Amino acid sequence: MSDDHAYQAISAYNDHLIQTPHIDRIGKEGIVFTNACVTNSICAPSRATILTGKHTHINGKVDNLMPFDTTQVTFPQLFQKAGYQTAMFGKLHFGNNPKGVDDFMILPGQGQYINPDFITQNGDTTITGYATDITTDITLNWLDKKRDPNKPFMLMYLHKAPHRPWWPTPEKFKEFYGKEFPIPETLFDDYSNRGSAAKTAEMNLLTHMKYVYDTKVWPETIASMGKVTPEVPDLVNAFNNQYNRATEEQKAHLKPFLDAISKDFEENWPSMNDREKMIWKYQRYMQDYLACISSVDDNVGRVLDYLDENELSENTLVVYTSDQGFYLGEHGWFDKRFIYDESFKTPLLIRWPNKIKPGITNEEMVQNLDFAQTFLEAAQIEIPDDMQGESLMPLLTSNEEKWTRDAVYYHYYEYPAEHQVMRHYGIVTTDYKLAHFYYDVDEWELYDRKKDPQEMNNVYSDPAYAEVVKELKIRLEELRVQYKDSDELNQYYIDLHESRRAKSH
Ligand code: SGN
Ligand code: CA
Repeated sequence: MSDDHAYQAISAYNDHLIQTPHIDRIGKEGIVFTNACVTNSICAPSRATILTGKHTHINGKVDNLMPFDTTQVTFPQLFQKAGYQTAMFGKLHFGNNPKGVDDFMILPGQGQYINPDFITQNGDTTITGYATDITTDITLNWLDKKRDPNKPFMLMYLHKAPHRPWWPTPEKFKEFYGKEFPIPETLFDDYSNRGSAAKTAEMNLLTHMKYVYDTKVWPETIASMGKVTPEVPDLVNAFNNQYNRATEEQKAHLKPFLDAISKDFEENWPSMNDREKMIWKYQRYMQDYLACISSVDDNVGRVLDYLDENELSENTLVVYTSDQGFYLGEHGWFDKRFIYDESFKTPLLIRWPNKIKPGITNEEMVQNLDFAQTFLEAAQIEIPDDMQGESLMPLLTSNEEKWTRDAVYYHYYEYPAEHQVMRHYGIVTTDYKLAHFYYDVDEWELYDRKKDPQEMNNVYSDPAYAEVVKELKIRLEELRVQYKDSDELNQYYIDLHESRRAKSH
């Protein structure tokens, strides 16, 4: 699993941005889900849903801000109990250590790209190198040196990349800096025909992406151009906190690219109009984001090679996914959180030779909510009754008639907070998406997914859709009952959020 990996940046889904041959291989030799989605598009909540098989309003991890409730039962605990050897390496983001794993090395919080710190069972340590490579080294070392060949294993290999602030290795900088990527059709979206939430969100490339922290212009360059581009000191510190982790030798490899970025910025930025600035920021963003993904793909290749070389491929179920999707300039955005497609959907490719026919594409609306039950069923471990997903096994083994889901439920909470995406819950069917934004607004949005796949027109108030709205509201209410969500729970999480904010201020 990686962090913030948009399906648009996997060539099995879209080959206009980057080639990811190793991730694609999982799908070619297995199944690619084209409509996999999350229940709450943000990091730790998605991980909590994956581990518990429950919606976040049930497992309690509705946002990134509070620690995970460790009394929740997670699927690794059940694997461990069933005799599996278990391990977790990389990003967890829970504010506490994983349960049910025999071995772990996790990044504290968001983790670092350069010479990252790790939390281990024997204390904290810092490892020299690049997070994506190191997470793989640790994983391969475990498979090679610690895996008990007499036991089955369950391993979670979790990249920090390609999460913000997108620091590539010097090699990938070299490959991606200066490349130009196709401009998304909705890059200049002005959010007309949408609700308040899209208009007030703070994730626009032109307005909210930071010059130093994100686009990696030297703080001194920005300072010397002060009146053109003010940048708050916190973000300069945040940039320095990343860059200054590098050793002098590492800096010498990175510096030429950072110098080139600043030179270009200094020379060209002042004469650009807003449209050109937007494109400049989009290209800078894509260069670093995709460079990080290229490293993830190389490393996925290393793991797949290891399985081949050690005759583990045949009988190992391999899954590639992300904690959610991400905007790559669609609607002018970066980040995630919304029920809109780019952040609602997530990559999902699964390989299991002899069980999954190679090369299948599946369009069903499967969710991260379903993963725990799928893995448990695959391993023939009993599934607890209170898990809320459905095992994907019928879809993996071509027994589609046993799959009956016609709608999924979504609920996002983290607001007010960074990026200011308003709280909302909703229902998504093949044809429509209906969402209710609440808390400081009371607004509904309806999208016709077939006629308006880019979700540019909220047709909630269009009389032609009155019947659709009526039916979807009934179905949404049924889902809220089925998944045990309610207005009372909304208020409970609002109160909790407010009391935490009051304490932290
Ligand atoms: C950090 C990022 C945000 C991002 C959240 C959540 N800001 O706070 O841009 O939305 O993580 O991401 S940063 O200035 O710290 O880079 S998540 O994947 O962990 O949910
Ligand atoms: Ca994430």
